[in-house]
Amino acid sequence: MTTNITTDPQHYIDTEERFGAHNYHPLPVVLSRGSGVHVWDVEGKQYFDFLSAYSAVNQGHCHPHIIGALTQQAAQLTLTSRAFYNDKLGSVEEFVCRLFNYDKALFMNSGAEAVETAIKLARKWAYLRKGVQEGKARILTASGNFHGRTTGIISFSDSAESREGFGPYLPGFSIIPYNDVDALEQALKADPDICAFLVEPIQGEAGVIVPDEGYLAAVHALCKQYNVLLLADEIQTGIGRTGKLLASYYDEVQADVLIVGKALAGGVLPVSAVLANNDIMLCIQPGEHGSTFGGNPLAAVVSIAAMEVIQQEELPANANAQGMVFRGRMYQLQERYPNIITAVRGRGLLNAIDIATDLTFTAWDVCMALSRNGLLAKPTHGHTVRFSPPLVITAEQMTECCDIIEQTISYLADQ
Ligand code: IF1
Repeated sequence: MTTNITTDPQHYIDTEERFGAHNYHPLPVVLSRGSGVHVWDVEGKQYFDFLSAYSAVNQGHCHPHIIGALTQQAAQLTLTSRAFYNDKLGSVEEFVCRLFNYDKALFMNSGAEAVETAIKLARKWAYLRKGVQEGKARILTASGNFHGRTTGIISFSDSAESREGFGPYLPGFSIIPYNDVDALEQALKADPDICAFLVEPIQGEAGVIVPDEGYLAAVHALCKQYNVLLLADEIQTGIGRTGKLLASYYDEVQADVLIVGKALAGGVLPVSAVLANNDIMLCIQPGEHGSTFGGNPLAAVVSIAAMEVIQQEELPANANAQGMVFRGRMYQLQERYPNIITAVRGRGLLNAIDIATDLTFTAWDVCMALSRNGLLAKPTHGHTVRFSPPLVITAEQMTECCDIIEQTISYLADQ
């Protein structure tokens, strides 16, 4: 373990303030070690991680099986570019194709890169297979969406914070209300140039918005009826987070294009992938898309190990079980403090509570108080606190964490 020059957290905060871009406003916690559901700050204080790096660390921090695979491959071969074959990419492509039941996979790095890849794939398919006039393909997205931060992706965001000041915007997108099947049908009826609907099965950044039962199934049926591709962004909801391997499985939906990332590599490396069947995926021909690091042998090995952990430790089932315990405890807390907790939402271990906006404290204050009590969570959209611990959390740890949340809310209620 590397030793730090100081245990004073302010040193690290000041250094980032001076030399780092100011594109985040982190909680004033300086972390230096992680293992399982725990992280430790530079002063040695232990926390339960209830963010999991926005669902990238589903397997728990520094999982030995994943780190073992990383260190072994790192000493052997890390990057070849796709100018040549390597002996690991085919293995992970086969692994995910068999796991998620698709013909082919295209590996990228960040989630946004995978979303951009899915957009390019849908447009290619529109021109080559659907007969849309070149340059006229349109893609529908949902209000409240979050799919990444590239200039293309923020072009269809309806969040001022994500898009203001970054124009001009990429054309060819329309926004319809989330969780509104009629709105989708109206849009599809009105515009034959629509080639795809890009949607999160549960909206993460919007505040863990769980759509009505059967929404995704109805969406998929309409997409089929109008010869439009369903692009499921499971970058945050996938890999066991919502209590099933994919959130799409709650509606028994197999999207035309599946987008995964984050926990695909267990929070160890940035790895994302787009999966589709041959009639769609083969619309991209050699030389038409790629990236330097996409599909590198190190990412391949780490991803296989990360997905093996998901399967061998039955993490979707644990997420389902512990998620029910968590929401049960939050509903009880809401009954005790209805003037503080105004809503409880979620599936599996992707959950959130809304904090009333007429109090002397905010969701940020709740997260600051939680961090003092040894639990890290992050507010979103001002009044929502998102809770997403690693899926390896045990029943005892879940009980201890719910106790911490309860004690924290009780303390704030008495202020
Ligand atoms: C930040 C949010 C979460 C995602 C979905 C694609 C991406 C993300 C559903 C892009 C990424 C991250 C980005 C990170 C914080 C976090 C986030 F708050 F920004 F919106 F999780 F909700 N699709 N989400 O959630 O993946 O390119 O980041 O690998 O930008 O602050 P990425």
